[in-house]
Amino acid sequence: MRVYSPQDIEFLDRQALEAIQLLRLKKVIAVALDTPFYKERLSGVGIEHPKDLKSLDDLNKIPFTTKDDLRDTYPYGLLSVNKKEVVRMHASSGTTGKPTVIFYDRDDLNRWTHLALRSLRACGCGPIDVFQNMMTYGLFTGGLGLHYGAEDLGMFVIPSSGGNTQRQLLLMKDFGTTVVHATPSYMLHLYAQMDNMGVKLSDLNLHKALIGAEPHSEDLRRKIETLFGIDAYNSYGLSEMNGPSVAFECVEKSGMHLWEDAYRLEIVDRHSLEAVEDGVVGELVLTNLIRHASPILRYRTKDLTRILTGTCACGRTSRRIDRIMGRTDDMLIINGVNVFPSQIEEVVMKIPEAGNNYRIVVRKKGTLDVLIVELEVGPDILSDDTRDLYALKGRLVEALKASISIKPIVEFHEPGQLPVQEGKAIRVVDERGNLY
Ligand code: DLL
Repeated sequence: MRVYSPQDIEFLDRQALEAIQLLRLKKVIAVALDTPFYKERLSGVGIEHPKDLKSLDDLNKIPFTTKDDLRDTYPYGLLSVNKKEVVRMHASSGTTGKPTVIFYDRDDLNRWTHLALRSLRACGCGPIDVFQNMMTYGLFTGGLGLHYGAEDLGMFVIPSSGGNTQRQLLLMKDFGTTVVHATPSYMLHLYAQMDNMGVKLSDLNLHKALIGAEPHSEDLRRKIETLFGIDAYNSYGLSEMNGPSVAFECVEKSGMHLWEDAYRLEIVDRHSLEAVEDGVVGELVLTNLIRHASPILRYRTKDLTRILTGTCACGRTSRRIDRIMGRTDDMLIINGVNVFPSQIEEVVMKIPEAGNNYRIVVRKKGTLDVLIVELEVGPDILSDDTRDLYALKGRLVEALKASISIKPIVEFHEPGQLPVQEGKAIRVVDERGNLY
C-alpha cells in the first residue's frame, strides 16, 4: 500500500483545513501561471505570482472558468506541465462540439486515487468487499476513477466496465460481488433483466451500490435500495474536477461530503453569480486544488445544489452538498413555464406502479409545446381493467400538474419498451432542439 497523508485530513477543523486550501491553491496558481490562458486572466486581476494571493478570499477576484474556455483552449491550451510528465488524459462525455480534455501527471493521479479510497472508505467499503465496477472504462472517468482507489483500499476489483448485462449478472453471481458502481438508471435496468436471465436476488451477495454520474431523486435511490435490499450511496464528480470522488455520501447518507482539502467550494446565484448563503440553492463552482497538469480555477459546473448546514454524525468536517437538483442548462421552458426534469422524476418515482424507466419528450404541436411523460409500468397494470389504467393516468397527470404547473400527456409502456443507454441515461428528448 502507498503511504498517504493521515486520515486526520478528513477530520480537520476549519482553520487547519483552510490553511491547507491556501497552500494548495498557491501551488495551483503557480502552475496555472505557466499557461498563456491563465497568465492573461490572472494578470488581469493583479495576480502575477502566487504570493499575490494573500488569502482564500482573493480567489474571488479571479474570473470564472467555463466549459467554453476549455473548448477554446483545446487541445493543449490548459496543459501546464511538460507533455512528457503527462501519464493520462480523460475527456468529458459531451455529445456536441469539441470534447474538454483533462491531463494528469503521476502525482495528480495519486492524489485523485487517494480521494477515491477515502470516498469508498467513507461509505463503508473495505478489503473484504468484492467491487464490480460497471462504469465505462475509457475517456469517461467513471471506470478508472474509482478503480485504483478501490485497489489501494484492498478491495477485490472486477473491472467489468459498462454494458453486457448478462455478463454483469454472471460475474456478480459467480464472484459474490458485494459492491457495485453504476449509474442509477443502469441499476434499474440490471434489476429488470434479472428475471429474464434467471438470476434471483438470493443468488447474489450484493450489499451496496455506489450510484452517480447522472441526476436522480431520493425516491429513485430508495427504489434501488428496496428492489435489491441494499444501501445505495450517491457519488458526484465531473471530469473537469478529475471525475468521481469530488463529493460522496458517507454511511450516514445525509448529503455528500465534498472533499474540501482537494476542491474549493462555492455556491453562486445562477443569475447574479454572487455567493449565496449556506442552505440556498445555486450553481456549484469548484476550484481543483490538487491537479497540476490541468489547473482549473473557479469552474462553473452548471450543477444546482446547496451546502447543507450543520455537522455530519460521522465527524468528517468537509462540508456536505445536497443531491444535484438539476443543471442550469437542463431547465426546459415549456410554453413559457420553467420545468426541471428532476421535478418530473420526483413525482413519477412516488407512484408505486412505476416501472424501471421513464422519458420526458417535448415537441411542438402547432405553435404550442407539448410535454409527454413516457413511463414503463408493470405488465399486470397494463392488463388490468382499462378503467384502472385511466384512473392511474389521471392521478399521475394531476400530480404532475400540481408540481410543474403544466398538464402533461402521460403514456404507459410495457417493461423494456423505452430505450436504455449503456452510460448516462437520456431522460429528456426535446424534439424542439436539444438532447440532455
Ligand atoms: O459523470 C464523473 C462521475 C463518474 C461521477 C462516476 C460519479 C460517478 P462527467 O461525464 O464529466 O463526469 O459528467 C459530469 O454529470 O456535472 C453532473 O451534471 C452529472 N453528475 C455526476 N454525478 C452526479 C450525481 C462524471 N451524483 C456531470 N448526481 C456533472 C447528479 C451527477 N448529477
